[in-house]
Amino acid sequence: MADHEPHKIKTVRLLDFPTYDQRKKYLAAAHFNVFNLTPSQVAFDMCSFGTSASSQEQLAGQLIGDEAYAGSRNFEALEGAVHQVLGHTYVCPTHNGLGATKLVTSTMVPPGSVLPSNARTKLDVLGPMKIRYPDVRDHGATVFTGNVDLTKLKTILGAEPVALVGLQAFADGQNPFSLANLRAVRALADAHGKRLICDGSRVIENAWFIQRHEPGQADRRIADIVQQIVKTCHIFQLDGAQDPKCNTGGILTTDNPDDHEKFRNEVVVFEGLHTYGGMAGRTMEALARGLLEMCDEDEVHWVMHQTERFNQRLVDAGVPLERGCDGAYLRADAFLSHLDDHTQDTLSAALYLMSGVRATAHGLAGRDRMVPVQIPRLAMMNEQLDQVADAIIALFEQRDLVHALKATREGHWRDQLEYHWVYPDLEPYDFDTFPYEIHTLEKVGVLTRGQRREAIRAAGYNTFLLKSADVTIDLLTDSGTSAMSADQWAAYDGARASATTSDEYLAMVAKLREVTGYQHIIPTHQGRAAEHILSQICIEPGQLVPGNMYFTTTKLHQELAGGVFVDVIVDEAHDPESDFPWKGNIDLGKLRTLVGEHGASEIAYISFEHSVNMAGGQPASMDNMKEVYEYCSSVDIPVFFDATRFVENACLIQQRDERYRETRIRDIVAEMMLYGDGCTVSGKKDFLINIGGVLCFREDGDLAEEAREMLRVYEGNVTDGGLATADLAAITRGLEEMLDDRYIRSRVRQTQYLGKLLLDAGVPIVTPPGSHAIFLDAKRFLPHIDQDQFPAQRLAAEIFVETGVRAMERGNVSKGRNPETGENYRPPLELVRLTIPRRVYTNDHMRAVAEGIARVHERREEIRGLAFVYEPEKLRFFQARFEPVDAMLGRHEG
Ligand code: P61
Repeated sequence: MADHEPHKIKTVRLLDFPTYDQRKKYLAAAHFNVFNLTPSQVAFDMCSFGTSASSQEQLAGQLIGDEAYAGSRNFEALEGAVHQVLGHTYVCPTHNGLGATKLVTSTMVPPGSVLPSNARTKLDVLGPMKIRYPDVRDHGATVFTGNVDLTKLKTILGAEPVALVGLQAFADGQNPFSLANLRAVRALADAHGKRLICDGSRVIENAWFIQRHEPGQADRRIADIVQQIVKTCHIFQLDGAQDPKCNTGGILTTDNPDDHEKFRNEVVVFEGLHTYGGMAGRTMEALARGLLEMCDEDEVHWVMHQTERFNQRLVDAGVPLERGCDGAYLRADAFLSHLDDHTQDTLSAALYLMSGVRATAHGLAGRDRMVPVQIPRLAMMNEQLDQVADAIIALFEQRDLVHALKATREGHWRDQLEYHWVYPDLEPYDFDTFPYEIHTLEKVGVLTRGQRREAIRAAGYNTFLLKSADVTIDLLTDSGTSAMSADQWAAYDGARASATTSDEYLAMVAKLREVTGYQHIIPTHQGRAAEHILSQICIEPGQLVPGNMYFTTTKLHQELAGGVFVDVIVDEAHDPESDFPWKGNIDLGKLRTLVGEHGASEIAYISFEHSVNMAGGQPASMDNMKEVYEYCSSVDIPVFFDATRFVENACLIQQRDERYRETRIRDIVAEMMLYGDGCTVSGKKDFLINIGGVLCFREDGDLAEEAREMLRVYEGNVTDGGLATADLAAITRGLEEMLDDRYIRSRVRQTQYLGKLLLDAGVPIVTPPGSHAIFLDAKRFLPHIDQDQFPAQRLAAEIFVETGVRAMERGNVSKGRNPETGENYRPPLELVRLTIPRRVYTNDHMRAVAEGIARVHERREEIRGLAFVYEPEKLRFFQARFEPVDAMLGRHEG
C-alpha cells in the first residue's frame, strides 16, 4: 500500500473558503442548484471530470507546437502515445468524449438501431438521437458489478437491430467489468458479426480493480491490463478529461482501417480535421503526455488508495453510499430518508450550505438517486479528504433538520432545475486545512536502498552533492523550493519585461511598504546580496555585530566588511532540550553587558533574525523585539531584522502568545516590523518565490542611497536588483499569499506534525518544534560518535540511505574551523535539519519521513562517524567529501 504520494507538488491553485453567510447568498442566487455555483464560491469542488492535477510535463507540453492543422507534430505525439499505451493502430481525435460518441453514432449507429450497454449516465445523450441503449448490465453480480449479463445481451442480439455492442469501463463510476466478461462479450459480438466498442475514460480504475479482484491478475501491471482491455475491443473511445488528466479532448482508436476511414471522413464534418479533431494542439500534447503517464503503477495505487480511504471513513460512520471508482456515491434517498422528492439536489444544497463542499449529480434529472462525491485525480491531500468526509458525516448527523427543496422550474437535464428553499438550521462545518489544491505535480525519485547507498557514497556522504532527481522527499532546504500558485504564475507570465522601471517594480514597492511599513525598498537577487550591501554600508572595520545566533551567509558578509559577530541569543537557544517558547530572543542582559564593555559606538547594529534558522526555527517574542528596540533606540544602535522568516515568526506569536490569538497575521507582522530600522530578506522563503530578496530601510534615505550605489555595481538596476521583471511580479503576488492566516497556520502545523511524530517515536529533536524545520539532535541520536567525526553529517547520510529523504547537516561541519587554533569549533548544537518546503509536501509525506527516521533510530548503534577526504576553506559544508571511519580503518588495517 502506498504510504505517501509518489510525487511532490509543483504548483498550487488557491482555494476560497466562503463563509456561511456568503454561502447562503450564493446558493440563493444559484436557485439552490449547486450546478450554478462557480469554483470561487465553493470550498472543495468534488468533481473528477477535467479537474485532475496534471504533471509538470503535461503543463510544459501545453507550450509545445500548439499547431492544430494538417500534420501537426502534436498529433504525431498523440498517435505515438496511443500506439505505445493503448496498442491500437489508428487514432481519430475528437474535441471530447461527446465528440467521439457523435462520430461513432453518425457513422455506425443509424437512428432506430440499438446500442446495448452496461452503462447509463453517459449514454443518455443517445435518447435525443433516437437510439435506444438497453441496459445489459448484470444486476446480480457482486464483485464485477459492471459485467454484462450475457444471456440478456444474446437475446437482444438475436431480437433487435443492434448496431454496436457498448461497454463502459467502470460503468457509471461504480461498476467495473472483468477481463473474463469482456472476452465473453467480445466473443458474443463476433458471433453476431457486431463490433464491440468500449468507453475507456475510466479504464485505469477498471484495470486496477481487475488487478485487485480478478483471479490470476494480481501480478500483472496496470499497463498490461489496459492494453488487453483495449485490444479486446474493436473500437476504444476515451475522454481526455478523465484518466489522461487533461482538461478536455478525446480519441477514438481502432485496428480496423475501414472503420478508421469512416471516422476520418466524418470527423471533418463535426469536429475538425482528422489530425486535430477539434482539439487545440496543446490539448493533444497534454493528452499524449497524460496517456503515457496514466498507467504509472505508483500513481494509480495512490489515487485508488485515496478513494478507498475516503469511502471507508464514510462507511465507518454509517453514511449510505456506493463505492465509486473516483469517490463515494451517496445514496440520496437513504441519506435523506425522511424526504420524498428531490433528495439528490437537496443533499447537494445542504452539503454546500453547511460546509461549502460541492457534490452534484450530472446529466439527466432523476437518472439515479446518487450524489457522487468525486475526488479530483491527484488534486487533493488526504487531510483535506478527511475533512470533506467529516463534513458529510456531520451533515448525516443533522440530516433530520433538512427539508426538501421545492422545484420552481422543472427540466429534463439537471442543470435546468431551479428551486425554492427555506434554510435549515445546520451547524456549519469549518475547514481548517491547507487552503490550496494541487495544480501540477512532479514525480519524485524512486531509487532502491542499494542505489541510494551507492549514490551517497558517490556524493562523499554530503547531501549537498546528491542529485535532486535521486531524492524521494527533499528536505534539504525551504529556500527557493516553494510551489508557486497559479496566480503567481499568471502574474509571472503577464509581466512585461523592462530594463528600466517596471510596473511590477512599483507594485512590489507599494506592497512591501504596506507589509513592512518601511519606506525604502531595494530589490536584490537574493538574501545574501542584501546582506552584502547592508554589511558594507553599515559596518566599520572592527565594529561588533551582536545577533541572535549566526547564519552562515549573514556572518560571512559581516566578517567580509570587517565586523565581528557576537552571539547574544538567550542561553536556552543552545539547549536542544529546553522547552522555552521564545528561543529566538535576544538576551538583553548580554547585549547591555556588551554595550557596557565596548561602548555603543563600537556596535554597528543589531542583527536580529526572525524564526532563528540555526536555533531550529525558533521565534522571538513580540515583547523581546520591543524591549530590544527600546533599549537600542536609547543608545542609538540601529536594529536590522533578518526578516527572511518573519511571517512564520508571526504565526508562532499568534500560536504562543495569548494576547495575539485573535490578531491577524498581517497585523502581527506589521507590529513586529515597528521594532526595527530596516531589514534584509531572503525572499526565497516566506515570500513563496523561487528567487529574490530585498533590503529595506524604515526612513533612512541616505542609507538607501548608499545601498543603491552598491546595487548598481553588484546586482542590477535600482528597480530590479538583477531580478527578472516577471520575478518581481511573482514576489508581489507571493507577499499577499504568505499573509493568509489559513495558509501560514497549515504550514507551521505541518512542521509541528512532523516534530510530534518524531517525539512520539522517541527520536531526539530540538524542542519545541519550530516553524520551517525540525532539527534532529545528533549528539543525543548518536552519542557514541565524537563531534570531530561529524555525527550530524553521518546521520543525514544514513537518513538518505534509509528513506530517500534528504536533510542538511547543521553542526560541526557547517560551523567550520577556528582560524586561530585550526580546530573544529565543535558547536554546542550538532543538528540535522529537516526543512519543509512550502506547499510542496503533504502530511502523508511527513509521516513517511518520521517512520523512516524512527527506523534509523532503532539501528543507531551500528552507525559510525566520518572523516574528511576533501575540505574546502570557505563554507566547507557545501563541497566537502567524507568517508566513513570504519571504512578507513578497514583500509588502514587491511
Ligand atoms: C537555507 F546551507 N537560507 O536555510 P539567500 N538569512 C537566513 C537564511 O535562512 C538564508 C539567508 C539569509 C538557506 C539557504 C542556504 O549555508 C547556507 O537567499 C535566515 O540564500 O542568499 C538562507 O539567503 C541567505 C543554505 C544559505 C545554507 C546558506 O537553506
